[in-house]
Amino acid sequence: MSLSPFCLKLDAFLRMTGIPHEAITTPAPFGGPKRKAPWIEHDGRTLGDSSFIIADLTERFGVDPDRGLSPAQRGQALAIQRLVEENLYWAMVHDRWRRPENALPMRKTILGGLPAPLRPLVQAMARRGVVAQLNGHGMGRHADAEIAAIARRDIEAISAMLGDGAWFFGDEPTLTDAVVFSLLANIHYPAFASPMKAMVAERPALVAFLERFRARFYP
Ligand SMILES: N[C@@H](CCC(=O)N[C@@H](CS)C(=O)NCC(=O)O)C(=O)O
Repeated sequence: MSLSPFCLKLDAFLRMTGIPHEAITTPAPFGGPKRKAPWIEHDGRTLGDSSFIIADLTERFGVDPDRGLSPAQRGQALAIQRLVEENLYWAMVHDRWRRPENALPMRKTILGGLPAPLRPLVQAMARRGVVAQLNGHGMGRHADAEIAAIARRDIEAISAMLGDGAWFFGDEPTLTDAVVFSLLANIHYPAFASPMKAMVAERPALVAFLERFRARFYP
């Protein structure tokens, strides 16, 4: 499973819809048109941004995991996606890059594709860039405890919306399930220290959701 939530979301979408693909891991995200991961190559085109890619593939392949949603549900789905990708994601980024106890695990995993002697240098440079992004977003300007409080509210909201249901919108998974899975799985499973781990772990329905998604799409 990818340690990038956006790559994992796209991969989950591809698995959900059965679109044949080959997933390639690169040590740096700068090869794509947006200079962020993921990007795809398809039919001689290179496309960046998980949401643009998904919209394009949905149309081209005539597959839409959200086809059964009402307009109101589509609105809720977008609101959940924005919460996850534009807010909670940054709390995860903060924990991974700014907590000193994650420096070594990051070197071994996310930077693990690089030659070992280069890792500390690349990590220091990447960290500077990530801190600038966090400050630009605004999340990085908060104290650890404030970021944890923001994350708690987001996780509580996600948990309340899922309730005891198997999936967010009924009996079959939709893109929202892939979006939520991609971030919460990245909090729950990898060995990075984060106060968010306990926030997920203490909600059995959320953990069951992650396991359900994993069993179905990542057996
Ligand atoms: N909106 C983009 C976000 C992609 C994104 O932020 N990717 C991260 C990896 S999870 C990245 O490439 N970060 C490197 C950077 O910003 O320099 C999408 O949905 O694809």
